[in-house]
Amino acid sequence: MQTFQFHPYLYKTFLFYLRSQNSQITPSAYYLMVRKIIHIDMDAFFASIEQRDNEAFRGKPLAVGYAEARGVVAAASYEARRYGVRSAMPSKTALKKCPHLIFTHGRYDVYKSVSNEIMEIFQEYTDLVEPLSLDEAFLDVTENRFGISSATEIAKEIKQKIFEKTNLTASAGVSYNKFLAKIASDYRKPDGLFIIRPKDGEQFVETLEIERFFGVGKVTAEAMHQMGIKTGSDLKQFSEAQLTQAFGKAGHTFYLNARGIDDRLVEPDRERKSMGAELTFEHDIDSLEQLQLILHEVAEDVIGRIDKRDFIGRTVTLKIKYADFQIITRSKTGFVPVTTFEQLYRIGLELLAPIDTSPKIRLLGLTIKRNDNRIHPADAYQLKIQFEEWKNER
Ligand code: DCP
Ligand code: MG
Repeated sequence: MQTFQFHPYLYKTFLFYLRSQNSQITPSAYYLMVRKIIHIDMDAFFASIEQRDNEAFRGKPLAVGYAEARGVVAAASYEARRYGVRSAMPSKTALKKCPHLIFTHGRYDVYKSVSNEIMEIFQEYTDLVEPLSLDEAFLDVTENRFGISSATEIAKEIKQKIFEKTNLTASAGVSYNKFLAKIASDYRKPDGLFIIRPKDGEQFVETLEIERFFGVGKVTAEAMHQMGIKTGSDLKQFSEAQLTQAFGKAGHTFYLNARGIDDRLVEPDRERKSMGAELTFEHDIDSLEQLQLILHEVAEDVIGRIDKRDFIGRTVTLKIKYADFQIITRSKTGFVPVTTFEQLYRIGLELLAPIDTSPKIRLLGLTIKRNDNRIHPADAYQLKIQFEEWKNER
């Protein structure tokens, strides 16, 4: 198929132009501007690495995390998933579902280095690589370094290269936008490859459960069910005005996505402003002790993600989402960059200590933010405290 190849920025401008002209971007117009997007996601990432590196774990139900009563599962092998064990599940629940489940502690430095290996493979094809986490990324291969016209061919090559280099399998989704490429990569997991072609996109979305849509979490899904929306085809019955009234800005996205349209660009983040990780719990938690254990895991994850050579941040932010979805954040800025687990965990504990946990908490996140050299006035107070503490210590 002959396609027009727009530079992504030209293409975005063109979409803005269409919008400003109040023009409906029809699926057929979109078809003419088609891009080739691949989404790659490693299979049972942490767990597969542990099975690769330890023969005793192979073919067995395995969880990465702490088995202790208050621990949670970070990742589960496919064997463990057969018993219903999932990421973010309390270890206690996981052991009830699968009594012979093996637990092993996370090795985040290893996960980070495997992540670097796969990201390097992506970069062989294009600069337009947008990592979403350690184990997944979007690639825009419309134009690529090898001039390969088939995105499916590229996806196959990438899967092969990942396997040769890391001995691990990945699943790939190929489509004409991010929304569908991500759904496609999940469709034939593990070791999957699934393609959603432009001519099939709109119909594919009709059969999709609403929970699979981008931006639809538990709460939105519940609101949609109330409106009688269970699938993409139900969603399509609503006008853009109705959807924006019910869901605000997201309503516009839902309207387009229901028609197989997603105009988000693949955006490589050349200069990361922050690096973080968060965990939503299966059950809401009010025990400080349990939150501290989760903080431990999240801090390890964040440190695993930062590449110490090119990420220097001094501000640590703790994010807490309460059971009623109210979000609070607490930050602290120090004099020195936070680069070690010990630093991050200590600051995290300090930020967590005064938090009221009684309304029960459903999510905990930690972020390290890159700082300008100037110090924001809001941070000055924290700095002063740290300085005083430091003086006292001397
Ligand atoms: N992870 C985590 N806590 C979560 C979810 C994920 O620590 N709540 C970590 C462990 C996973 C890795 O991130 O191995 C990648 O997350 P994915 O959602 O891609 O899950 P997996 O790669 O484990 O499995 P899948 O094969 O479904 O992609
Ligand atoms: Mg994965």
